[in-house]
Amino acid sequence: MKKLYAVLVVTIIVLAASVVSCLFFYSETEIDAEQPSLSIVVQNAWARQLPPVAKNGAAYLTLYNNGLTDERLVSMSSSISEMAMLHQNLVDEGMNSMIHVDELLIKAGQTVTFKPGAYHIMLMGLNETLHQGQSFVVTLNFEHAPSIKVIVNII
Ligand SMILES: [Cu+2]
Repeated sequence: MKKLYAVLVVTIIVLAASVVSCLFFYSETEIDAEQPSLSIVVQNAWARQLPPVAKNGAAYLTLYNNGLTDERLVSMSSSISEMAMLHQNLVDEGMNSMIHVDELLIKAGQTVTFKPGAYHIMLMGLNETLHQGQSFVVTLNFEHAPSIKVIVNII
């Protein structure tokens, strides 16, 4: 009887251990599934050349979410200007205006193209003149994905 009891205890321990390891493995897999998307792809970043008197500029680019999870662009910065922020152009009753957008959702598999008259990176208070043929760097910060330094070509 004692022997049977011992076998039972060992069986329970083995079972418990396998359940725990399963749970551990499962939770590891869960964490993997929630790993930040490392697959935001930035293409075709450009800005228009501007005369030296220009106080503000704009940068355009294409964002592609190549990951399996949605991602959000939450902020941006550049040494070319005092401030860099996401703007969207809106046409309301024929009036063209720009609004500040806090964050931009880029769904898994989605491409968002920034262009004149649509989303753009507003460069407020330019520190340098935007000369054709030169470039500058804008850093994009995301909710999960690591920040991306983008080279913006001035055309
Ligand atoms: Cu703007």
